[in-house]
Amino acid sequence: MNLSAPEIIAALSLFSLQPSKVQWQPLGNGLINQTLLVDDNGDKFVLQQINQQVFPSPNAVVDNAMLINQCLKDRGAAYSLISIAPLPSLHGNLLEKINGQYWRAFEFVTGSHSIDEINDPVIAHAAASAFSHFSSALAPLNPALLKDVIAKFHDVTYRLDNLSAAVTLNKAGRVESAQGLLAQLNNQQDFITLMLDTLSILPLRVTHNDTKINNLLFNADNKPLAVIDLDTCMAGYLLHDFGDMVRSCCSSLAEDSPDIKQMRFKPDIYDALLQGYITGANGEITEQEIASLPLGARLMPLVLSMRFLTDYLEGDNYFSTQYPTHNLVRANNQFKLYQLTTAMLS
Ligand code: GN1
Ligand code: MG
Repeated sequence: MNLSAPEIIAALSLFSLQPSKVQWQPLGNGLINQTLLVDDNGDKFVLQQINQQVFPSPNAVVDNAMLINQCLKDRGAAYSLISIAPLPSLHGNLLEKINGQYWRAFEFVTGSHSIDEINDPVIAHAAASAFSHFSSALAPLNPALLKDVIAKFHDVTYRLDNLSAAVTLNKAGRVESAQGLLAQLNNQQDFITLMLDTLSILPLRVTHNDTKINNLLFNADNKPLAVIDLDTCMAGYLLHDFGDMVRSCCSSLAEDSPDIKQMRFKPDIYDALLQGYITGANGEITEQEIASLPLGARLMPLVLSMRFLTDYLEGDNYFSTQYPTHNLVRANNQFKLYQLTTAMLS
């Protein structure tokens, strides 16, 4: 966390909170935005500084979230999860700029927690069902109304081109240390072709695009309560959401574990996720989309491997890191997961 006390205090004041009365602590394991849990005499809020390098148009992020929340609200009882409202500032704004940085606040869901690992197929089924309930509830919202907050976010060709550009520039002088992985990433053309052919026949929908398991809140009985982190909601394909969920649930290791020889793919969790995802869609999923889901499970770790390696080669400007080879470790980890997923599902 790189936030200083004075900037937190300035932001709290704008959201009507008196710094002398509140306490705050970092919240969650996000790699992009800086998020705080604020405790105002027992009333809890979430305060967040948006990473403008990743989201150059914070207004577009907030506008998309408003459209999503309105649509979910309009669904009434047909949407069974909690939709988390943003909190207006003292001036009635959902976004405030302080010293060049953008801030916003959200309600905190009392009694909720997030999880980083799933080993129980019952919880996996419920989690997948919640994520697909979220996108199917958004079916009435025209995806074209959402702004493309991050263009080509999961476009594998674009990610590979970015990686090649980073190799050419070799800005951080790290290319030599990544040669083995680079060769493997550049050797996935057959899969990429299959992927592009598949996407060409699938419908665009409103998707979440960051369905890591820790972007779901659970209650004390581990029943899903709310889908959170709507920053990357935009037009996309269901296979992306299914794939990112599998990526974050089916590896026996965390995405930044260096111990990749030990990595195992969890087939029972995968089966539960697949069944839960189809059930939760309640008919808002075509046969072609169902058939494409396993490809999404292969795509997402491959794309993440490319993105982590690109950031490593560019000098760690995008994902937050704790040590110099952190992004390289993540890239190797995700490539191993791509290989295991491919062996299991193709
Ligand atoms: C980032 O910050 P967080 O954890 O919500 C990233 C995702 C990656 C994820 C990997 C906007 O998400 O795409 O899958 O890290 N978000 C963005 O842990 O790039
Ligand atoms: Mg996120």
